[in-house]
This record gives sequence, C-alpha cells and structure tokens, in this order.
Amino acid sequence: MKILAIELHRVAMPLVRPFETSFGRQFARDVLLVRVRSSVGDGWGECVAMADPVYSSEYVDGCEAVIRTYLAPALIAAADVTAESVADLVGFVIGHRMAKAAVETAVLDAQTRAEGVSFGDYFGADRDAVDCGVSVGIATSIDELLTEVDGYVREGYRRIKLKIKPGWDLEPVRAVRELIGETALQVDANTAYTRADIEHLGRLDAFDLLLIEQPFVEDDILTHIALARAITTPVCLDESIVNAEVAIDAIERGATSIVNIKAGRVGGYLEAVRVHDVCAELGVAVWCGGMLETGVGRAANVALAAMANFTLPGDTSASSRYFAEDLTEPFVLVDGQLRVPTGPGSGVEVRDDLLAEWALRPPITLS
Ligand code: SMG
Ligand code: MG
Repeated sequence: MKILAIELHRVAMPLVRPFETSFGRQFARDVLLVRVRSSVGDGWGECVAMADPVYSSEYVDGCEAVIRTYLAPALIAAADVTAESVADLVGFVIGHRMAKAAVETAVLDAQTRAEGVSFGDYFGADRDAVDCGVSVGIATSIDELLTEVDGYVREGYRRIKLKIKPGWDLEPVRAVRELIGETALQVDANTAYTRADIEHLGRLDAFDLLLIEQPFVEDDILTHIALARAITTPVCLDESIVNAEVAIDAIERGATSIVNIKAGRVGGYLEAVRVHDVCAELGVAVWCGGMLETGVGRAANVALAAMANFTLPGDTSASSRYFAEDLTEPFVLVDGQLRVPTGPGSGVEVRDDLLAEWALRPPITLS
C-alpha cells in the first residue's frame, strides 16, 4: 500500500476508578490514536504509552513527537508499505517501541481490512474467546481492596492480579487470598523492590500465587534470577521483555518462567507473535498484559491472546472495568471471557462522535 496520510488523535478518557501502582496514581488515560490513510483504505492503532515516563521511558507526548518527526515521514516516503515491512522502514530509529507499535498496528489494520482478514486469523488465533483476569490497583485500605476484588470475582473474572509495593504486599495478599479461596491470584510490583527484599518476597510463597511480576528494575536480570532460585512462586517478567531475543535470554538464564506479552512494549503485534512463538518453543507459558487500552487496543490484544500458548488469563478486562463509555463498541465479559472480534482488521469501529467529543485538540494530519 501507499501511505497517503497519518492522522494523530489525542483523547482524554476518564477511568471509572483511579488506578494506583507502585509508580503512582492515574485518574484518566491520555490516549494517542494513529489513523493511517492508505491506498487500500484506513486503519487505526492505539499508542499504549502513559502520560508520563513512569512505566517505561516512553510517554505519550514523546511518542507523538517521534511519530511526527521520524516514523510518519519514513512511511509516507516509502513507495510501498506493508505491516511486515514497517519494522524495517522505521528501524533507523532506536527504541521508541510503543510509538512504532501504534503505527505498525494502524498499517496492519488497514492491510487486513482490505484483505478481509481478522486480526485473530492473521495472528493464528486458535479460539474464539479468551479467559480474562483483572488488575487491581493499590487501595487506600484493605477493606476497600476486598470490596473491589469481591465485585470483580462476582462479575466472573477468572484471575485477580494485585498491584504490590513495599508496605502493601503480604497483608493485602493474605486478605484477598482468604476472600477468594482458590480463585487464581498473582501480584505485580512494577519494579518496586530491590535485591535486599528477596527474603521478604519469599513470604509470598505462602499464598499459592500464579506468579510474581517484575519485582526489580527492568535492566536487572540477575536479581530476578536470584529471586527465582530463592522462592517457589514463579517469576514473570513484564517491563524487561522488550523483544523476542531478550525473552530467550531471560528464559534460558532462569530469570522468568512465565512471560507477560504486551505488543506496545515489544514494538508491535508482529514482534509480540514472535515472543509468543519463542516462548512456546521453550515451553514457557505467556499471558497478555494490558495498558488500560480503549477498545481499539483491546480488540488487538484479545485477538493476540487467542493464540495457543496464551494459556493464562490476561489483563484483558471488559471495557466497563476502565471506562463508562468506550471509544468502540464495548467489550463485555461473558462467563469470564471476552469474544475475539471476527470482522476484518481489528474488527471494531472507532466512534467518531466520542473521538470528537473527548478530543484534547484537533487531529494533526501528516502527509
Ligand atoms: O490494562 O488492565 C489493564 C492494566 C494492567 O496492570 C496493568 N498494567 O505493569 O502490567 C502492568 C500495568 C502497566 C500499566 S499501569 C497504568
Ligand atoms: Mg506489569
């Protein structure tokens, strides 16, 4: 296809409840959406970067700048663009994976819509619905946490993930384990601990957790190896896994025995499929992470999560867990699952009315 123009939309989406992690509290999502206008039709991609560079080095204004200055001009200048060639065309830019992922996804959406192929078919999904978990933020009290978790269990979520940090770990985990009985439970520290905490983290072994996610800083593979040797709870990496090669390295060195896959973090869905495949070859289960996506990003995540080696419930929750109204038709939890969209491309439509209503500024068109 020939890329005719790239539009950058920014929308403010209030969350139904604040979401607190070890790196701070978030009240809304500042979403960057990329629309590619091409010779074969239009496509959308959602950028998962947060407003501030606190989950990773990327942040939404930075992604927008990189797309405007480097990625969009490179694609517009290219004689022919396919989803499979985007990574090479923008490969001269180091890093900036979330920005690249948003652009590649928009191209993939345009391409697969034109071909009448769904994301699920393109990725090689092997099921039509995926098991869903829910990520629960740090609460202001244990009582408040239990009320929130209880609501999610009643809604049918198949796994609970608790955000933890020093000072908010053993007690909330114990209380939630008592509340939910044998329902699957895991924790995510978003890099909040250090090597000195290994013995303390070992106390989580008492709670029969599915996994502990990213306790230490992303570059510190060695301390994750030390933890994995010291405790029985499986260690799972999120922030550290930025591509398939890093996944192989971390797995072979014993730093992670389960992998969280987020397409934005690894530079796009094509690389996410590669991470899935190398993990499958190494016998390591994967699950689909989340970045509080709108329906645009959620549609692609749910299709990815329908691949064979996504054997654990993902952070692929229903639209209602995040937003009063979603940017697309809402994703609704049915028996603890979301259905994989079957229409061409991502299979969802962006609501122009909401895009205009919630716009932070008029769209920017690059051509
Ligand atoms: O999309 O339900 C979701 C959020 C899942 O916990 C979640 N994401 O480290 O896995 C993670 C975090 C990163 C984003 S925190 C705003
Ligand atoms: Mg995480």
